[in-house]
Amino acid sequence: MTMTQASQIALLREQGFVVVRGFADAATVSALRDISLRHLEQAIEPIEYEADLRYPGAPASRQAAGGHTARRLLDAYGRDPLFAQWAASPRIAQWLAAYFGLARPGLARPGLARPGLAPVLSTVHHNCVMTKHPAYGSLTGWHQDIRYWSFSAPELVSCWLALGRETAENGGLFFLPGSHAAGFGSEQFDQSKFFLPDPPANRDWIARAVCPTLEPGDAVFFHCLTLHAAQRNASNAVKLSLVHTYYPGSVRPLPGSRSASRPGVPLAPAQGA
Ligand SMILES: O=C(O)CCC(=O)C(=O)O
Repeated sequence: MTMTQASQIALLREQGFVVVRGFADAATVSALRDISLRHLEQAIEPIEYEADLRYPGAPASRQAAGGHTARRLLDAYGRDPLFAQWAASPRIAQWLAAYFGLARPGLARPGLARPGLAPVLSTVHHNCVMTKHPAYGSLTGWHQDIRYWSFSAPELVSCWLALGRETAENGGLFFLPGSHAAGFGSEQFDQSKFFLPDPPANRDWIARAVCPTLEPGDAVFFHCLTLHAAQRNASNAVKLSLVHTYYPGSVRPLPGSRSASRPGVPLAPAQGA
């Protein structure tokens, strides 16, 4: 059954994430995937390497075996016009204008979006092709993306586009439904702001984890407070996802912060939004 956009938006508000099936067409996915593979093969900078982050499973350094395994092809918006077109596409503009314009009742922090303000693409956060390689690709613990971001309000939403199939086995994202509205205490996180696995209250949350299988062209929209995590890639093929983050025009990156270090891109007002 196809969900209406209103139902998708309601689900994003309620559970902190929503899968939108077939969000990008096959030709678009194929073109974005081809560029991603070419940039990976040619190691076109800027790249964040697994060895730089050192999450569990990553090589210890760039000199170690697998040390040049990419984790993220950074600055997707700036690295190819096709990526820029996707990130600022009318498809995304319309969807997010509907979400931000309607995002009043029922949100964790209501009243932050005003109808008529165009969504803004962050060129600082995510804005990358997220890769996960079978060898040397790391796992990512439970976290909220907002942890290192600085904005006037935590009202950002990411759009994660699958450029291939994504499952629990190849390192697909797991989410904790409703966690965006939970209001966790700082004692529930470690010093790096990962959600601790052992406290009983945290275990209860983690027991609710779901990992939606994504087909190429499916997108997941998720709130910046939604806890999510991913395992290593146990398949034999690299996994590629194109990820961008957006905020409503009423929200501002805090002056002097990394979030404000590069200007955002307001999306052209979408027809009918
Ligand atoms: O692909 C993964 O391991 C998770 C990526 C992620 O959640 C992130 O980088 O914020």
